[in-house]
Amino acid sequence: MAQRDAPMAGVSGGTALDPWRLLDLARAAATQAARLAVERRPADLGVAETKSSPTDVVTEMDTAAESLIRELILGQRPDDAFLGEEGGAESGRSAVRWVIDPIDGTVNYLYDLPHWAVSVGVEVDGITVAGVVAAPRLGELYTAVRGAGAWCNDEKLRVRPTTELGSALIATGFGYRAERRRRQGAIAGALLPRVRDIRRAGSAALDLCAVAAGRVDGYYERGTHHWDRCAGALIATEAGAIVGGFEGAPASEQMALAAPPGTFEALHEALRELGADAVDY
Ligand code: LIP
Repeated sequence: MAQRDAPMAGVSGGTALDPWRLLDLARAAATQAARLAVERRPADLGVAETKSSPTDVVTEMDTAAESLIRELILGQRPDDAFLGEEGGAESGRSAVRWVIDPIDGTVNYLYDLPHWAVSVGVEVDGITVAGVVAAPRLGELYTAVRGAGAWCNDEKLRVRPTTELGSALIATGFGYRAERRRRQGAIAGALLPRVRDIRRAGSAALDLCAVAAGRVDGYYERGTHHWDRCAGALIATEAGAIVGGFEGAPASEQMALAAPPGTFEALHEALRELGADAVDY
């Protein structure tokens, strides 16, 4: 389990903002929501509603898991703010904001595929200081504290060494709008002969954790939301990855790229050459 090192420099304000205590609460909330999503998943689980497109689905368990996470956190920290995929933004009076994706990889969850996770990131004054990605069907609990490292269960995480692009295993994802998928498919198709292979697992949070765990050499995706990335980006960064967008920008909906130093630059360059930085898709 995550080792308690000295509280992180720069985040003051006594124990209430201690990143390790915030991590403990994030971990408790994420693991309880993960258990709920496994144990209470109806055998005939269906689509409760759709969002940005007919394939952008929400199940009753996405909303149930998010409500449980908010309830558990508010029970201990009533002044904090929230940003959640299903419940949206809720302001608070403290410096802390919880960034929640109750089920990242909802389509996998709907199809009863095991590759989905509960993602909870914790921000203090806008900086992510702790993150948890709980993948119960994989038996994996990823955690990180800014400046202190990242773990999967008890194992400290380290990214793979720099890899030349032709030997790099790259993860990516596709959006919910058909036109965006057409462009993303074309870019992935053009990238394929330039890399070892591509993996499409269906969860940005777990793709970022795969970079952290050295299970892929890099990840890139257009269209992810802050709640998809928040915890996973800290976990990847604390394991030694560079996480960002194009041209030194932070990771955003426009582009989220994560890879070890050296591999990051090579992937960035290849994607730019393939027009992945275009804004019209
Ligand atoms: C998913 C992302 C994934 C992306 C999917 C979807 P959701 O988030 O984690 O990377 O490719 O299209 O956006 O909707 O399962 O929370």
